[in-house]
Amino acid sequence: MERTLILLKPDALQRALVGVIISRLEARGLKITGLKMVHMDKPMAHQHYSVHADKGFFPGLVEFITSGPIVAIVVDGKDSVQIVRTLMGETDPSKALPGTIRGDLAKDIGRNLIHGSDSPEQAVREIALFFDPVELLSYTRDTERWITES
Ligand code: D4T
Repeated sequence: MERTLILLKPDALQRALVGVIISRLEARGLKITGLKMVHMDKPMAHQHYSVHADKGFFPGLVEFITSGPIVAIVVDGKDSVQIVRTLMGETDPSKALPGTIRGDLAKDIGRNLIHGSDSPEQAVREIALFFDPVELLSYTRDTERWITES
């Protein structure tokens, strides 16, 4: 079972789009196994975005991601990393296709609403930064039973 980390960034909360975005994830069939609000501090932001530490946009990115609470979500399921990336759309909303979260709801690369892990390996690293293992809940949904039984 593949897991991925999703972050609804501070702009999602400021614009009251948390419910809309979670609805899209659920409607696609993704199974939520962890969910909480977090206010990232600077050390956590540096850790999460360490791969971008040498980029020009890094200070602004850290400032933004620590500017207010975010919602951290873990979803489980086959191909969940790629499914979430496809739902999100391109990093730069000006290039994101209509129908994607960024393509429909965002316009600035620095305010692109949502993060999703870019590989299963990164997901493991990122989930460990946000969640204690006991906070990830395992359960079977009725829809999964139907699929197994049919
Ligand atoms: P995240 O990591 O937020 O899910 O976004 P992506 O995976 O789609 O994109 P990324 O890692 O390349 O960028 C991380 C984060 O930095 C912001 N950013 C990015 C920015 O402000 N200016 C830029 O030029 C780039 C490339 C947006 C997302």
